[in-house]
Amino acid sequence: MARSTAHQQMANAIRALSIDAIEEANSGHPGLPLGMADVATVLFSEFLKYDASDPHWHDRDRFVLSGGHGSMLLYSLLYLLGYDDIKIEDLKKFRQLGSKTAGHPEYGHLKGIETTTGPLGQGVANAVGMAITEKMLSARYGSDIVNHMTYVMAGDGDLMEGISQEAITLAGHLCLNKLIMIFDDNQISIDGPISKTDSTDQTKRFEASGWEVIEIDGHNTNEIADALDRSIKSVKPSMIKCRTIIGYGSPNKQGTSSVHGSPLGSEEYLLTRDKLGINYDKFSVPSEILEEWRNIGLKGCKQRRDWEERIQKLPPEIRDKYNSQISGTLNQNVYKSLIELKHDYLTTKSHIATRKASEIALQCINENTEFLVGGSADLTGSNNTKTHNINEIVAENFSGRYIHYGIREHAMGAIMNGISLHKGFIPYGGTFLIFSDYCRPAIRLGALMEQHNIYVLTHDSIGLGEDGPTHQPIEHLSSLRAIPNVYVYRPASAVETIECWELILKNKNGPNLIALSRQNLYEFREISEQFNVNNCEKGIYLIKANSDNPDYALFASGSEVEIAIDAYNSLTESGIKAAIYSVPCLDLFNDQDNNFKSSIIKNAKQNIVIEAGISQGWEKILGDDGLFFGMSSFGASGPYKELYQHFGLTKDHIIDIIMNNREINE
Ligand SMILES: Cc1ncc(C[n+]2csc(CCOP(=O)(O)OP(=O)(O)O)c2C)c(N)n1
Repeated sequence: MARSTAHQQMANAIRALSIDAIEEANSGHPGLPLGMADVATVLFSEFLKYDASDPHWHDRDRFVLSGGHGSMLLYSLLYLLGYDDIKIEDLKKFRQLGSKTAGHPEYGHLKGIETTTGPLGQGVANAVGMAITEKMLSARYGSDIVNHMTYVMAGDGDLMEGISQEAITLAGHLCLNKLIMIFDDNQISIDGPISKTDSTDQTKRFEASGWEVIEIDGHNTNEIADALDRSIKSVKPSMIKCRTIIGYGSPNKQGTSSVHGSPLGSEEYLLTRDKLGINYDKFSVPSEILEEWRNIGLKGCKQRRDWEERIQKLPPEIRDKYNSQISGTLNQNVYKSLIELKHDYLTTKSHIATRKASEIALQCINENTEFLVGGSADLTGSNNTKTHNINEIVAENFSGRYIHYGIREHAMGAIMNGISLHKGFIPYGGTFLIFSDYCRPAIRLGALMEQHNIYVLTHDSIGLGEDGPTHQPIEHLSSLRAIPNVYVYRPASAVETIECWELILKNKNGPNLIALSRQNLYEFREISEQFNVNNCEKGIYLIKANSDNPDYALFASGSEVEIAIDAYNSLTESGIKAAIYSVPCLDLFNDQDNNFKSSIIKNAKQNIVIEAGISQGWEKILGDDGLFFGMSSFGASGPYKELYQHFGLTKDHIIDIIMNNREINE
């Protein structure tokens, strides 16, 4: 069965370290590392292109462990291969607070972790994003510079999750032949045999989606190597269905769900080591085996150096462009042109939807940089995401930079994560704000990994009108703001939209979401303003005030700003002291220092917030006696102006309530 004794020893070193760490932590998942050690050994020792001494080499093959619960497989490999940021001490601290070897692999903890995995299925779509990016970069710089494979190891759980279907079908459609999925077909998940829950013929499923499928015994090294060899040459994405035994080597637990996610236990741990012939101490791989692994880790060194030479030989302007593209550095023209555009819109006093203004901003951005890749989940014409200066990518040609994701919001989010993790493009993708629910897990992971992704979320309130409550976001602004590292922008006019886009391009430490109106909005910004100052920078700014000590401060975002302005004007006409603030990004406001925040929050006797969503998140501004005008129920189907009336989001209603309260308090 074994290719060679050496292979067995190398694979067993992975197994040994994995169960050592899991026993030490008394927590973790031994099933996957024990079962997949053979495949991983062949892949990493004979096929994967990487250099452990330079883990970020950009043309390395990408390896995604989608079943993040099997993290010890990856940690053992990285240690054995000699990645310099992982030591044996790190394996001893597996799953401990502050350790690099977290329960599931976390991007940024160790150099060899390509993406954070754990929520099943995400890694599959991340890998699709990486494979797309490789093709797009290769189409631009040639295969001498960009030419690598993307491997994703996935289990039954990954393939059962819906996101995998979205990702697999898109990968097949785009013919991502440099994407290889290694399916750990062990027929076991937590609740027991897969036969309890699924009877899909995975081979037919993948073939129907345009993949090549190769079925092998995942413990037979020759079959593994042959399959990898064939997959690399395939003209389609490949799925290698590896029949494996979960928990391979554990005499009493292998092949059962009991080995999936619990330590073996002291007795079974010893029996397993014994059965596998591991006769060395815990955490001490014999030097000859370690040396063999370390040599493998450096095998790619020459390839990497050759690649660096090829980079050096590029014409300087191409080399510079490549480096800027990989680091995501946008040229200053992008920002200059946005300021000019803003100037135009200050002078024209437009009356357009912010989704239209966003298209205009994107048009300008895409004209001045080639580093963004756009897309939409089948709502291109509504999200206004495809500007006329960019072309779509298709299976035969990846020189474009627009992705028709199809109706696949979840995969779109995770593919965008894969694109930004790969580096080379800043992805933006569109859908309706309501359908952010369909990609929320990917948004959250992008936030955890601090990835520069942009979500263009149009139809941002009951203002979308007739499509009704199924399409009207209510709790979405608040719930998205609640995710750490996520910035939700909701501009109120064309000029604010342009300003928000500038901030979005500069805020590289997490997903940026821009919520945009379907309905037209008036431009309220004045030409007298210094047009090179970005008023949205702190997330909030004063539009106007008739007093330094107002009785009322009105705060609004997006389409409700014009209602708030009308209310402010009414108060002013009645001789009541008032101020009005626009809040294009509550998250940015929350980031400001306390002095700044207090100076705004505590300025008026009473604060009034107007936003066509729920009140959650506005508590600091509202304080104990603030007034909130928004939504506390689902919306309804009808013309949008009638809906605003119906839900009390009108100047008249707001003024009535303020005046009634005023009378009571006087
Ligand atoms: C989205 C999501 N749902 C549930 C889980 C919890 N979970 C972790 S592993 C697992 C079973 C996975 O089975 P499989 O992929 O066959 O892994 P194996 O048993 O082979 O290790 C589940 C349900 C998760 N991590 N992510």
